[in-house]
Amino acid sequence: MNPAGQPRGQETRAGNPLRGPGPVLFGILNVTPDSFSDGGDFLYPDAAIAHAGSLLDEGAYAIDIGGESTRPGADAVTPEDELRRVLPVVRGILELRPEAVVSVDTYRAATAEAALDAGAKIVNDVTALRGDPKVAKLVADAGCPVVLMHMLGEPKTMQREPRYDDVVAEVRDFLARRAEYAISAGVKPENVVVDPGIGFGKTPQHNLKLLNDLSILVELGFPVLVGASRKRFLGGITGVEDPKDRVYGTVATSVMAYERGATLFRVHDVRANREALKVAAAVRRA
Ligand code: HH2
Repeated sequence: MNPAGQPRGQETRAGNPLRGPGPVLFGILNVTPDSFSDGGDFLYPDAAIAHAGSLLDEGAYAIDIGGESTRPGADAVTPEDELRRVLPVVRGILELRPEAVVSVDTYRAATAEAALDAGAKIVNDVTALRGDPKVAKLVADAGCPVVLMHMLGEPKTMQREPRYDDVVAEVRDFLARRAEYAISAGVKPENVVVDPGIGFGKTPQHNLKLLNDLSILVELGFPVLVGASRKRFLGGITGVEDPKDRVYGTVATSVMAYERGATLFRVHDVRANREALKVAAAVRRA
């Protein structure tokens, strides 16, 4: 139960925008000292809560809050530290903006449960329910949407020579299997979201191939979320070193992914992506 006394997740079932035509934006809020692009910027709850307000004002549908960096080579944090970072921010955002949709970026049941109890409505699990066996039942019981992301290996080692015979087919098959697992654990099919995991155990070429062939993942029948925002492969193409300056490259990925059927976009720069996607949607409607 959430503080309003409703079963958790119940509120999002009717007219769920996650299942609409999109585009829907998740604004990224990393409450970490070491995230690759905004590490340390929002470590203190006041700064994090204020930034969430800006992301919502710029048109984010949801705020995706993470307390552990998953950048290549990152160390895992303790469950206690993750919870200490995330929970006050979930609470603070919802105190200030009770209508906000909060997504919690965690693979740990304890963090997900505490966030859901505090009013979060979505669980974003970069391990696709492999990291902590308790998360599947938790999201099934909560009746909330869950993002299942593809990752080869784990953040510490995932960028050491990732190899695939056919990256698109392997990611598609993995996501199909994880969706099947989630549903067998009691997650409603309409609450499953899939994500190719751009940058998670992938070379730049793998990322580009996944983006170009995204429609193959869309064919699975679940909403597709894309998280390419500010990632390193964009810098490899454009020569832009500072992740914070990779907004134009990010916008290109959002529009291309939208064209191929993705509807959900996890981004740092909400305004730029929202405006570009609004134009793309208008063109599509014409
Ligand atoms: N990427 C990151 C973190 N969480 N979740 C989903 N579903 N998809 C993604 O592509 C994804 C994600 C990594 O980006 P970021 O949060 O900006 O950095 P860090 O992991 O260093 O905090």
